[in-house]
Amino acid sequence: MTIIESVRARQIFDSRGTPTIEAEVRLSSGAIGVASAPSGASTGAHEAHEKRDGGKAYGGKGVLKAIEGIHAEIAPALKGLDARDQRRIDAAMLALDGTANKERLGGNALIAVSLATAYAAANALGIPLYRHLGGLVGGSSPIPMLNVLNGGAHADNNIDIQEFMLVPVGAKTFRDAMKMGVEVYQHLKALLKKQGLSTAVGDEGGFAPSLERDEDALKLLVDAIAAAGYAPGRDVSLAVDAAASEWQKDGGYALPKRGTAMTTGELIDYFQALSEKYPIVSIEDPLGEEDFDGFAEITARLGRRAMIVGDDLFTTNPERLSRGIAKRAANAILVKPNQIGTLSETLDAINLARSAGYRVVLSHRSGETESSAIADIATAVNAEFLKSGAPARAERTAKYNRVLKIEQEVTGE
Ligand code: 2PG
Ligand code: MG
Repeated sequence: MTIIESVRARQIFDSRGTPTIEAEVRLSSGAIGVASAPSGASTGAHEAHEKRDGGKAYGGKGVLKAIEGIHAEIAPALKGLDARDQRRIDAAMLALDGTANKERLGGNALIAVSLATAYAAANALGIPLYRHLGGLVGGSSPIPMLNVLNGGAHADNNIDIQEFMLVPVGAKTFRDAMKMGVEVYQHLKALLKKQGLSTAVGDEGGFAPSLERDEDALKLLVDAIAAAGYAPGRDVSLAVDAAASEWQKDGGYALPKRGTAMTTGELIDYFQALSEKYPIVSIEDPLGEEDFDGFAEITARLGRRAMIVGDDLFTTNPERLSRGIAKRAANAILVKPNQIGTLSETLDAINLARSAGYRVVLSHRSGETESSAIADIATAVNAEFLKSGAPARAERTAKYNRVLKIEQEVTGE
């Protein structure tokens, strides 16, 4: 029934028009699983290697060589294995690759096949992916983190902080949270128009106006929350992703778009000042990806008031997360399955985070496909949060819409 008969892959396109991999796993029962690999722009140095063709076609970004690896090596190795045994499948691919960062076959090839296998097994068993992964334990909806203002490497404007997000903390259900988020998003658009600011959107569907200072973005969000009839901080709070690995320069930091130089201490002071003035409940990558000590310091100083989330710092890698836990660096992890390359390792990182009391934020990439796998994973592991961009653009709403469906299935309402 669940024995793997074939693994095929093809080149498709992500939301930035960049080639990526879609894998298809077919089982003896005839059940099929399909999944694809997303791709980041502000990638962490320790992420699994993304295998690209190089050369002239697609500016070197084709993935035909990675697909060749799937057909020539991965498919024969997985043929005959049971798709329900996800750990065995993933271990077989890791052994086949044989490198520390999935350099030979590509993390993009591995994650597509790994997720497609999970989908195939779930389909053969006649259950949704979140049930296959979460059994009876999973099923609670995450709180969405909606990125409605974009800066940094995700937008051609003059804002240094990469993401400004709405976190509808006062909502009782995912459906209510989305209502709040969508209403505030529309009010934000109206506010921007009124002020003569651009309503063009960045990579993740958030607006990307040019503003005087990063802080003006926070002010705009608070105004939009109030304009939508919600209480900032009680109904809807804020989160930021500084993506500060992009700010590292000469052993310190320099805000790339403004050119302001800052030390680790000054950056922490900066975030402290912002979080005292605005209802910020989560700060992601406030410091560079190697700055474990700085992360420990900011967690000690602000960790009771806000989540300190490690994205580039941990890269969904259990080893790097262990290092962080030992140093008390951050108190939450951003989980992106393609950063580590297999579903099993993703679940290992989540379990490790849980055992240390770290919160879990499932996350998309800035280059996405229409796959909604992260919505099922978030629900399966009862992740506290799901970050999938703005409530706009189909590759972003695919994930939120999927949680809406799961919530209805689980609660029957
Ligand atoms: C991030 C992500 C997703 P990217 O930094 O958290 O928002 O961006 O996929 O470009 O790494
Ligand atoms: Mg990030």
